[in-house]
Amino acid sequence: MKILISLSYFLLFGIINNVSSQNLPIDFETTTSWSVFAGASFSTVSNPYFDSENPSSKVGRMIKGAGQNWAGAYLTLGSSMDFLNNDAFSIKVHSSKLNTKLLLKVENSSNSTINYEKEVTMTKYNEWETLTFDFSQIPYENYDRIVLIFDIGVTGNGSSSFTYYVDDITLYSLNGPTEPCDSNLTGNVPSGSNYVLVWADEFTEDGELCYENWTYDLGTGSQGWGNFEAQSYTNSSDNVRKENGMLKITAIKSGNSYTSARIKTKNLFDFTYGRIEISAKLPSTAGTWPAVWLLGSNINEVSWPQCGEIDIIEQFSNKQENISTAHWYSDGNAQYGLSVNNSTLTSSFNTFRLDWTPTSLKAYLNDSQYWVMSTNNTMPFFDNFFLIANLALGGNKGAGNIDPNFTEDSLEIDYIRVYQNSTGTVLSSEIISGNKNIISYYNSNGEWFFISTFDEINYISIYDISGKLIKKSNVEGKIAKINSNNIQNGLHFIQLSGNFGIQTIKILNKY
Ligand SMILES: [Ca+2]
Ligand SMILES: [Ca+2]
Repeated sequence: MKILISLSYFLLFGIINNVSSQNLPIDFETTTSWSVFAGASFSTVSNPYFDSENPSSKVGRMIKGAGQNWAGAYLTLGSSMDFLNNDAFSIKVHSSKLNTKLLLKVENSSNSTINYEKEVTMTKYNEWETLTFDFSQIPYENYDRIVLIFDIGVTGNGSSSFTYYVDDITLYSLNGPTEPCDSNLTGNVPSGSNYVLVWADEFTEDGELCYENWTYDLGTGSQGWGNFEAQSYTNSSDNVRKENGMLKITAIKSGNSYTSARIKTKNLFDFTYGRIEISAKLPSTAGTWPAVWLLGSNINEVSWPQCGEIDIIEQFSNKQENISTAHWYSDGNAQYGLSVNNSTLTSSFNTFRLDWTPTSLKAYLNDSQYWVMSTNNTMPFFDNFFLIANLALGGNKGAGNIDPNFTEDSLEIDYIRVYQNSTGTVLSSEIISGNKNIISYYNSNGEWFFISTFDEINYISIYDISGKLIKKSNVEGKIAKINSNNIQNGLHFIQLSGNFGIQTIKILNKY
């Protein structure tokens, strides 16, 4: 499943950008296409300062124009950069100025608010120097553009003293190749059901978390992650590690501040529908706010609460109570949740479970149901979500005051398992209602077209072979299109609805 997801990302990026040659490392020996802003010019030139540090023949040259503070250049790559296996950039730089600074920024070319940057100051001038940029703390997102800004805020005069050279832009791993994660699919399949285990982390080997499963949210977020929370998140082993077969997320007081951790599967494992099972022991100290929850994968595009949220474990000031809540958008935040009481939540491991289907959300503690809500297509719960586990402190949502004697406390998780239904209900490929001749369809160059010969199509819904709704979109026109790359290979059911009724068409997708 993970492999298929990353493969489709790769294909998607490859096709959208339609540029295959511009990938790291950039050595300027072949042509690359840079764009400039705020009065910079950028070109590929013969290396004017050939030396032992850079004996190559071609390099990039950036000239910062007269009166310019922010001049820079950017290059959009043919695919997103691999920050799972790499954590540092090296760039060769030449400047005739003392203490030249280079700001290296990476961003998502279709959403520049997704970005991360580091600035490094040169220690040499009038010779080539190899600079190293530490990107080990970069949040895991898709970044496919690099931006270079020299001496940000320093006014350029367009003369030779504001001409900079760059070469060999390389993304690499500071500590060498990372060990692949062990297989984690060791959970038991629930008996007497059609569920199959599709993803799990049993947290078996002591040490760092598996990088193929988890990435980190770091720092304090905006306004304490939106809730005036007290902690700052880190990925230090003090705050997050595997120990004795358990994930331990530990909040620690140091001086007057607190550190903790928040981990997520964003861009690594996303899923729609299934059974999520978590064995966990919650912290007992007043002010702790543990949570294991799901967040809509499209949060960057539609923001919260439009993306949807489903809380499976959440505990506020009552340490004998767990609350499961769903959040969605309906004139602002709409939410519905219910609690369950158990006196052992902070002293033993209990099993927390969510059963998520196309029509309902149900929560269970030790297999006893305490919360159910019906869902419908005005809510976001038919799309991909990712997992988050965190331990917050304080805040304004009900965790209460932090115990003044607090030193540290942990959220411990024995396992997280995700099951999905292997059979489901297969939709009919026959016309459900309406006239058979209303929709014509064909595939052209990797794109499916569904054309109404009558009136407008209101919605198009894509179901997979198991009957799982993969996507529902507004159409409001006579033509609906689906890119073959956006769905997996194999049989799919396409449902189109409008004034003509509902038509379901079976397609065999192949890209
Ligand atoms: Ca070169
Ligand atoms: Ca375990």
